[in-house]
Amino acid sequence: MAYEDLRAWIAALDCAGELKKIRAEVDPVLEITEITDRVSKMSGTAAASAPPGGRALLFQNIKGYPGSQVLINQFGSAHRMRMALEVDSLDEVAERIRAFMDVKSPQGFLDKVKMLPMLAEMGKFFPKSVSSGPCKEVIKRDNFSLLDFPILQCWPKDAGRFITLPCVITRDPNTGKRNVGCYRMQVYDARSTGMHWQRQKIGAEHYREMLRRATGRGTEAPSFSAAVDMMARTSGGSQIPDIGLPPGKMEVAVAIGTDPALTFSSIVPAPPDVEEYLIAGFLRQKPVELVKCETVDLEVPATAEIVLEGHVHLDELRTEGPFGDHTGFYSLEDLYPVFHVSCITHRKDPIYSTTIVGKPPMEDGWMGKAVERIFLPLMRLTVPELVDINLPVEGIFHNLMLVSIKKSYPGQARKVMNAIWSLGQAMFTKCVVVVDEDVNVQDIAEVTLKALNHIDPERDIQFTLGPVDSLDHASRLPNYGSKMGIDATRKWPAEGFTRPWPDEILMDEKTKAVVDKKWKELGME
Ligand SMILES: Cc1cc2nc3c(=O)[nH]c(=O)nc-3n(C[C@H](O)[C@H](O)[C@H](O)COP(=O)(O)O)c2cc1C
Ligand SMILES: [Mn+2]
Repeated sequence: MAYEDLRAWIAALDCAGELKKIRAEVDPVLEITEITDRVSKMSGTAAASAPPGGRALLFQNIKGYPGSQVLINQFGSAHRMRMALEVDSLDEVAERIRAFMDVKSPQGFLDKVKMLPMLAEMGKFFPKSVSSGPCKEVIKRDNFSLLDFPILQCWPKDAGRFITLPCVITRDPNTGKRNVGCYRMQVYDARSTGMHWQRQKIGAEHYREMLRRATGRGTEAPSFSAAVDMMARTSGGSQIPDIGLPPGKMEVAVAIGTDPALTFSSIVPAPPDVEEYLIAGFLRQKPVELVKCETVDLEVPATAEIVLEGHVHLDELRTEGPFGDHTGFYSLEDLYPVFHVSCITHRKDPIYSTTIVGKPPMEDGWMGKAVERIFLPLMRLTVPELVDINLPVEGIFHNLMLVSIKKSYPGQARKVMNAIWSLGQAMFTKCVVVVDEDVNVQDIAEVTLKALNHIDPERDIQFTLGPVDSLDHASRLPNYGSKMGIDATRKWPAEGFTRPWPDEILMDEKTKAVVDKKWKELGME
């Protein structure tokens, strides 16, 4: 049964012993981070009663915010991530996707009949409009303030408080399709925040499309990228150059504290044309119920704890950051659009749902691992030779991808690297290591042993240039830099390698069985 809302999810976590309620007073400035960071890094042994990643935390006594509650670390373990998606194994989700993609054209009546259940199931995924919902229990058109919510300052050098787990909803002005993306929001004052949609993300593309329309200059329209680029060239100061951003507004809604399938969907690197509301419906196998906003033409989840409605002004950019990021470093300040809140609606006694990012492993690492598992079958549509992938948490997802492939022709490892660099958000991958199918990429020790044994570095390392993650602080230019691919597959004569290839050392089965039998007698137990 799908979780109705954040509260049903909290109740389920509690019931499973996965929730710790904290009644001691805590400060939303830094203190909640320090507590959560320690809990995130607890291993099964460090806290015997708690699973790796500790438990989800519900802080019920927040300094300066009497009556408020903060939920954090809800996705922060493999087990809770599976609970959130209501599966015993993430491969189940991958399997459901595979089943959907496996549809062939029906050959006859019987085939058509067989397809009916699948078509009926699809009906369960589309979002449903409802006239009202709990997120409308309190409606504040004036007399509202973002400062009423226990929003965290995460790390000492952060520029301020940041909303870290919002579902930011925008509409594509051309297709009318909605996008839900998780982009952090720096709180500037009671009614405005930063809107940190990085330029390759869908919210940013909607913003640029609005700019194009407002100027009528098509693709030549100035964009915030152009403004940032110009600033980099001119001064490096905080003066925003006047490059003639057109006046105008873009409607934005933000839902905070939704059911876990929707929160997760907002971080999933979905193709631009697939609405995250539909993805959430697919994951929870029940439609997301949507209500209309009060002041903007957008729909939000009816059961959200808190909804912010407002506008991003097309001609305004403001310094955002620094912010302690999931790279383990602060992301530097940069120019981003500003979100002006015009109305807040919320449930009675709203629960504020948030997360922190920092040095891995942390909550977002488990979300990333779920994305890795779920996207593998989708990646295989374009890269059919993919056997498995691993994005180690220390590689913070965009820095390292380990890939095993079924190699069938010369140069295939390089083909796979290039495919990955052109596949949605996998384009950000700074280093791709490709190994043969007999290497288990989930075993980093095995990958290290075999990859480093197998390479002739000058021959097998390939560099390329392209877009890099906005958070990369080492690239030669912001958002643009190099990537590296390592072809660690066995080299073939057809690839110019004619030396003999040695066998891997493996004991024979007979001897192993003999020793198995003798093991006790040998006194090794
Ligand atoms: C906790 C967390 C915070 C994130 N913050 C940001 C952010 O500030 N800006 C951003 O562009 N992406 C951020 N992301 C990544 C996006 O949510 C992710 O790329 C998502 O696929 C974007 O959705 P979109 O493809 O619809 O734009 C964050 C992800 C997580 C898990
Ligand atoms: Mn999207």
